[in-house]
Amino acid sequence: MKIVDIKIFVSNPGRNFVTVKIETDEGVFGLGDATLNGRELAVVAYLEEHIKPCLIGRDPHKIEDIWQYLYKGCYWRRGPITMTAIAGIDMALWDIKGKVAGLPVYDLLGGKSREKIRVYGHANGQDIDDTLHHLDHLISEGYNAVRLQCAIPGLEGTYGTLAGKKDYFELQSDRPLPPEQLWDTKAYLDFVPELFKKAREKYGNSVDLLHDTHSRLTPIEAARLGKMLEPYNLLFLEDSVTAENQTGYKYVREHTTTPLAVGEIFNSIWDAKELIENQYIDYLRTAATHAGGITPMRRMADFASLYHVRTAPHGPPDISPIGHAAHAHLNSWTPNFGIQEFIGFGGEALNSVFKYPMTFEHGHLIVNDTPGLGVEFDEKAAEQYPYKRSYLPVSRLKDGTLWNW
Ligand code: KDG
Ligand code: MG
Repeated sequence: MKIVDIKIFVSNPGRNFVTVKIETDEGVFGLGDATLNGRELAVVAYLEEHIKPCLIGRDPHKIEDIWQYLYKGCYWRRGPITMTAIAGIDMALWDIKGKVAGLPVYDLLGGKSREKIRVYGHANGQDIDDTLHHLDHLISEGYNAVRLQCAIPGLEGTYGTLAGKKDYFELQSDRPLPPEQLWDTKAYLDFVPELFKKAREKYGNSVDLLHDTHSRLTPIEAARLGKMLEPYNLLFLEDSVTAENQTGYKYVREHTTTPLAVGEIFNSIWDAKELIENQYIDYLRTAATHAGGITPMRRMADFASLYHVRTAPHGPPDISPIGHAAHAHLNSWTPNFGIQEFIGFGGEALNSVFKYPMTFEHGHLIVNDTPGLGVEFDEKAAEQYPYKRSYLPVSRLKDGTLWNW
């Protein structure tokens, strides 16, 4: 079998997605997700100019060799653009292998370790009552693990809240330039424990609660937050500090028993090596779409399992249904799987372009047994939703200093 063409589609059925299609001489094709929020076209150029010409004529079954060729062979290893491009190719190759074998990808990985995948949803709101109202709604839909994010009084558009928009797609799809948002660590630290206090007063321990700090704190501030949240028994506190300096998590870890999660911006095992082997974290949030696909995610999971670290793949709306399907297959297999972030199946436009291979039931995703990754992609429907430049926001402190968003 030979690769005869690689097509790259950029569409915006609600938000931008980069879809890779690898075609073979035997008519079988594979699909991969290469979406990097806010930098989509850089990945498209990488795929078109620097990957496609090197793969035409190669055997698509040699997934490992192609992965090593793209990773080691470019000399300039790692980085989000490179690793997202490799991810799109890697997923498409696993999709092809599954279709040829007549097996879902989870069976190629070693078979299911579980029948259903536990997920956490997002409850966000403009104030505590509004956030708890959304929590009520998610619980009534069957979720038993929910991330709580609430607007911080005095801070416009606090991370994780919808700021008056209908949903994440509406919030994220129309930002032709990066909007600027205010950040104030003191206001945040003064407010957040109250949110979790009220949630526990209302629900006791009947639901697992999570929170994302989105890398806004220093290690000692994060340690303080972790301590303040201990009475409310979080499943995990995510991205309490940035992790370029992995030792930062050591200081957070030494001060709190609140479980820690990090990794959505990682693009290689090297970003997490120290965090994992020193057991500074409890959950690894790395996504297949941004870390080179299924091939390295399998290795990361195995490495993490040696140190009691569980996987909790990033599952935002800016990963396409193909990336979500890759996670569903990985999560079905991963022995040390923890939980999957899941914000729903998207709107009408998205569902006219992509068909997911999974269903949601009682707080879990159930992946079907379609060979390969199981996602259908309608190229004609995708053409109706052209790319629109759209950025993530940036944060500034009140005095104008640029901060982590
Ligand atoms: O593109 C950035 C988003 O995916 C990110 O802000 C979402 O932090 C996030 C999360 O935990 O889902
Ligand atoms: Mg996050």
